[in-house]
Amino acid sequence: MGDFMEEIFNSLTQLIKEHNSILIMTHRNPDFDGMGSALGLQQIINSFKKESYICINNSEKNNSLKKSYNLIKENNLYFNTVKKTYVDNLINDDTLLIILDTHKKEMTEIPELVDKVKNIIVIDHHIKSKDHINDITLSYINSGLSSTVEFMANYIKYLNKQIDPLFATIMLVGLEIDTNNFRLKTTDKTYEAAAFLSKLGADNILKQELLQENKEIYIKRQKLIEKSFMINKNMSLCVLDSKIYENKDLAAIAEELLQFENVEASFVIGNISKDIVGISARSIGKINVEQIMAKLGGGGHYTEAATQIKEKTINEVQELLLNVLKEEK
Ligand SMILES: [Mn+2]
Repeated sequence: MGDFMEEIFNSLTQLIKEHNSILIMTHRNPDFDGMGSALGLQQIINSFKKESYICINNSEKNNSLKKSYNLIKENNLYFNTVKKTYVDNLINDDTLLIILDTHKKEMTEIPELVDKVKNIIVIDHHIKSKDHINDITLSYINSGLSSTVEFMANYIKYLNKQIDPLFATIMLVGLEIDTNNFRLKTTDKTYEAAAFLSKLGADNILKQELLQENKEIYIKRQKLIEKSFMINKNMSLCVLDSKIYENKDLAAIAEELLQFENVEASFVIGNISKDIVGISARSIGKINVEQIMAKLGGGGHYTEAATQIKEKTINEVQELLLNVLKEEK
């Protein structure tokens, strides 16, 4: 490990030890990477004999995460959360807010917290965008990381700490989801982090159970994937029907398209609200989809990006995308 990482880890430890009120927050609609790294971090903070709270806004919609929370309870383990309605009571001048897996205020679970708390740490693996949070005490944003879990696993390893195998399992699920099962953004360091989580006792069978999904949702997605087609030698496009979909549905299809022969980049276009059409883009790493989405007002990461376009039809957005792709050539 480089001296630079040591410095980051040491500063993080020092800041945690210096503050008496610690809040942890990830992005809205938390996923296994955001929550996995939050749970991992809370375990570390516990080991320093400090109290911390993971900020929660809405009740959990992600079934696999719900299942994980229940498993934590069933195993007589514990994680400390605070709801939006109560969090103000925990804020004082000394409060430390640690934001994980996003660096944009508007993306966070409770954006107002960013203005209310003086001491903020940001740890993220998305490409740094212009609208990042300012006035940060410590920031580590590295798009070379596969996931925020990768950072947290390395931090636990650096501190020579143990966490319960269940937390290690949840973290490993996050790492696998963010890399689409080691297909994307995966480096030697990613495998090392996964190996470390396995060593901590991450359970392979439980991990697969948590990654399992509802069969109906799977079949619905396959039906949509059937309609995808190649738009040139190495890109696949899937244009959804007129129904309204969630961003994550678009993303899941785009990710799945990458597993097909010759597909180096994939694009999925669909309605995400009454007047917004979304594009979700994925790449296996040769084509920079962030650059393509930026030309359509969006952003993201080299291998995963998205945009939202207002007051245009799906067909019009398809035209826009095809024009941008023509220019790219
Ligand atoms: Mn992530």
